[in-house]
Amino acid sequence: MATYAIGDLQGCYGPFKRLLEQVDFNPSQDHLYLVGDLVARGPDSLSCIDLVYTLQDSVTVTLGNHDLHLIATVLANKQANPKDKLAPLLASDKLASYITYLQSQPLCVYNSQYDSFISHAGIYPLWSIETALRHSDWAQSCYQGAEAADYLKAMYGKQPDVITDTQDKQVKFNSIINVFSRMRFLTNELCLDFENKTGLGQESELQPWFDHARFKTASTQFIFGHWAALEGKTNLNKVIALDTGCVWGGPMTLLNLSTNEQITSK
Ligand SMILES: [Mn+2]
Repeated sequence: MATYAIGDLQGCYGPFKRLLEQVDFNPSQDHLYLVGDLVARGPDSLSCIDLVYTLQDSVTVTLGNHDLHLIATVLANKQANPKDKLAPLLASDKLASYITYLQSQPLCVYNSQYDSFISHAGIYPLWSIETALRHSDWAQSCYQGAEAADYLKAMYGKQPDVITDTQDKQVKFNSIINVFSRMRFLTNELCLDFENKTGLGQESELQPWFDHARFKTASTQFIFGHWAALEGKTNLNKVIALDTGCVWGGPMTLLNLSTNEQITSK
């Protein structure tokens, strides 16, 4: 019995399938965390989501921005991005089942056996694990509930402040969605920056979210994807970046949580 996490699939079905074969993934015994962005720019989003759907009893997805955009495209009539190769998926007769499945997935999870927190973009430095899980549960009740289309339609505001203690449910929803699915750099005031997607070491007043002192002494391991420009490097032992840019010509990366070993797709 093994527990794995794989970085962003982004429609790269071949490498995903090969990684599962490389570790001899056994759905009746093993568990797989997917850190989000199953779909979008790569060649075969439909096959990716179809395989995940087939394996769903052995898989947990933490939704990424592209997964949420797909849900919004279908439920709230948002425009699909023309750069995303989603036409075959949007035409699938199983689309409604895929969307219902994605809506049933969280924004973050905590695995106590491996003391590991997993989400697509990361965790806001000021949120405890418990706070993060509570916010994820609340936001999921929004994108899974009767008002999902309304919440999703208005989730695109670039709201840099992270505000959760408000009566405005849309502002709270957007803050939580932004942290878990879009965050990269933060300002000195711990506001989100939506423009800079570069890697580390740039001359900038911005810091990556994991630059906060908390992560230098953390015992919990933080696993995330979303940020291909990091090329899998955070310079921190307990902060693990799994998006190694498969869709941009890099490998796809799998972490074995049981052994801490990382494997890249052949
Ligand atoms: Mn992403």
